[in-house]
Amino acid sequence: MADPGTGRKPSDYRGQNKATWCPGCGDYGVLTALYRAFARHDLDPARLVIVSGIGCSGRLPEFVGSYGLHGVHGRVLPTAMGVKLANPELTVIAVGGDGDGFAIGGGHVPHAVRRNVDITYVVMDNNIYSLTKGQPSPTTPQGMEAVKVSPSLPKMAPGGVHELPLNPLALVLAYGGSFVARGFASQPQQLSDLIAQGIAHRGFAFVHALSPCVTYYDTRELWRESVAPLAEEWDAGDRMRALQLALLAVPQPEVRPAYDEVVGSVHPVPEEERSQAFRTLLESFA
Ligand SMILES: Cc1ncc(C[n+]2csc(CCOP(=O)(O)OP(=O)(O)O)c2C)c(N)n1
Ligand code: SF4
Ligand SMILES: [Mg+2]
Repeated sequence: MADPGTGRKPSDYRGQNKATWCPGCGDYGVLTALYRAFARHDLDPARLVIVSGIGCSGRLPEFVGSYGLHGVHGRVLPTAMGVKLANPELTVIAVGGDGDGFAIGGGHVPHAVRRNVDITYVVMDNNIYSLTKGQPSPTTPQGMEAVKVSPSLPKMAPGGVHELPLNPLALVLAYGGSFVARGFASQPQQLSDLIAQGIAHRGFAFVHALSPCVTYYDTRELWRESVAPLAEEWDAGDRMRALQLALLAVPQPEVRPAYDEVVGSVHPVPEEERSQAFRTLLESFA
């Protein structure tokens, strides 16, 4: 890791805009961790670019005194890779949420991993779509009903989430990720160590940051109780062991019922009605 040159401090990376997330939001911890990692590498803010998608997490570049690009929902990875390939002298950090990265942007993840462009991707995972007020995301636990936004609105997933949650760590490990780590926003020192290592890594570095949303799905206590450091003697080169651990973190039932067995046939359409709808559609092209 580079020795401090000009001796920049974490506070030197603050932007002009004050962060406006809800008090207690995990994203503050991720921002603090990033400031510390930048200072650790004494990065020149004029050669630092933060690229984000859309979401509460996507607002992060506004709060850093560097170059930033608050881009399109789900397109953080192609944009960040493009910035880096166009000017390899830049340090490029991609940030975004679990929805941004693993729903609309999910198709980009395997290709970013296998391409191994030298960027660091920090996913701020709160297990929910927060900016749009609490719909389930691909990492929302199964069964979760998602929040009731206000007394006058229904729950976002009144029947509960039927799908199994995605497992970001296992996915990136399985795709061949060359640097894969997980940290917790409430432990910004450890998270900043991981981000700093990701920046130092030559290639695509994936940092999964557990970052609770205190407003729509407060996982602070759950994660505080369940996060644990890796064993001292952990071998960072042992992909199979890492994959095993990642898979254990999102348990899968032995037998999985098919979707229709869980949900039931919600909208059975009688045969005659289906044929008629098809004929009407075809005739509209005549
Ligand atoms: C193309 C497009 N589709 C949908 C949206 C609406 N939208 C904005 S943010 C968001 C999800 C945000 O969730 P996440 O990525 O987890 O970020 P968070 O707010 O939780 O940090 C959605 C669906 C959009 N802005 N653009
Ligand atoms: S809604 Fe949730 S994710 Fe968004 S700023 Fe508030 S606490 Fe953070
Ligand atoms: Mg989210």
